Amino acid sequence: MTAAMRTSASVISTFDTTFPVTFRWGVATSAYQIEGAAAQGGRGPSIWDAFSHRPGTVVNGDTGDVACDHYHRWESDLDLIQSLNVDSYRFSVSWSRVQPQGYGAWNQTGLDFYDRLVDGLLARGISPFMTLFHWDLPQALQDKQEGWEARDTAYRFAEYAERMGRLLGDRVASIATHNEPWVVAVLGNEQGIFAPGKKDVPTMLRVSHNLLLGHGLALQAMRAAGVKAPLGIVLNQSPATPATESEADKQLAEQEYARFVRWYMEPIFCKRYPDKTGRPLPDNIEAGDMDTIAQPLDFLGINYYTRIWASSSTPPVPAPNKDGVSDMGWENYAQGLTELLQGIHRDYTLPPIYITENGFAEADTVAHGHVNDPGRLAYMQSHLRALRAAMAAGVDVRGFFYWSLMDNFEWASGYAKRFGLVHVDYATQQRTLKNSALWYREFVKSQRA
Ligand code: IFM
Repeated sequence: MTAAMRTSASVISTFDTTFPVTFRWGVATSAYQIEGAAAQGGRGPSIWDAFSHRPGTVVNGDTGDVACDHYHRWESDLDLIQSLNVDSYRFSVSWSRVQPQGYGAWNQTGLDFYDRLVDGLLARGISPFMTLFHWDLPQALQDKQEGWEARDTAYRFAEYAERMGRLLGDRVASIATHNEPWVVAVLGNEQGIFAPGKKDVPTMLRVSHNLLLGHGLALQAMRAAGVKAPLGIVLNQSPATPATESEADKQLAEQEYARFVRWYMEPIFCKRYPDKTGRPLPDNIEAGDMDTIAQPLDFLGINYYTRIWASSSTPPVPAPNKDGVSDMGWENYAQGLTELLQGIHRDYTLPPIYITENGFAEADTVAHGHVNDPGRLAYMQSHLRALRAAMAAGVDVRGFFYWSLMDNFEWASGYAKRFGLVHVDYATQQRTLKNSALWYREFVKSQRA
């Protein structure tokens, strides 16, 4: 027995939280963050290719040109996933790999790639959970019509969804339209720190509406095409805690929660935008849009990392950070997952939930073939306990996906931040299971015993 195996074996014995035997256990990735082969196999450029190649946008000038080279290594990567004992894998499709311009001609080589990927997963007994849009909009749509600012992009997205649904809808375990539309709208179009790099509130509002419209149109198109897979969306969510008892902090927390969580939940589940956001409505809402957006969901994906800490003072009252922070500087606050899930369960009538992302960045290094990542292990265990508590309180959660399978291109942070269960040496593309992966592998197995 190696030292690493001993670590995982001893840790498992002290972690006694159990989940239903039908609970799905998985790992997650996204196309631009792992695939590489940016200009191969007929792939067209996406807004993240253009953005990351612009000087000053990404730490160290990193790009997704090569990333984890998953496009070429997908078979051994699927073996790696299988070795973790998980039963589910969440991946995303690069729209510009299957339709280089985002409209018009399809790229058969790209379609074949995902066709083989899905078959490869099924052959290994792993259920594919597919996401259609994880931020990598075809650059041609940005050039032609300013991307998501144009209503037409929502219709192009629905066409793409229908095509992927027809191709893979009878083999995948689920299809999510968007991953984290808040990020696209706010980080990409208000703060300008993600692609396409705009800084304008009315643009952000228009983009968020067109993303939601595209989601609704995509669900309609896939259902009209008879797609069998359960259909849903993935939203990043956090509860908001006022820093003090002051009215100002309480109001700020309410506003932050309305902008972050309710802005997406209310159109989808209540056919309206929320109040108390301190924002005007988007100026591009047309008659019937809210009905289109509020299509019934078969599942809801929730990505949870940390809470929102709302302090209105200058300088702000700092978050307590009593359980530490990740390498991203994000507070470890496991209880927030319970609070969040109980809150949305109370406020909306929800379909089954999957935790589609939850993970921890740590500055991992390989020493003698091992990666000791105690911070990640503690984060995972505390969040699984918090998840179990929400389930015990009545929230219907059906699965958990760790973010991420392996270290990858962490957007504006480039390769400097490592979220993986598996360490990637980008110079050699060598994959090394971290101690957290060894633990997760045993933990998942123990849940089925
Ligand atoms: O890496 C990202 C992922 O693409 C979307 N959710 C958050 C992760 C960590 O920042």
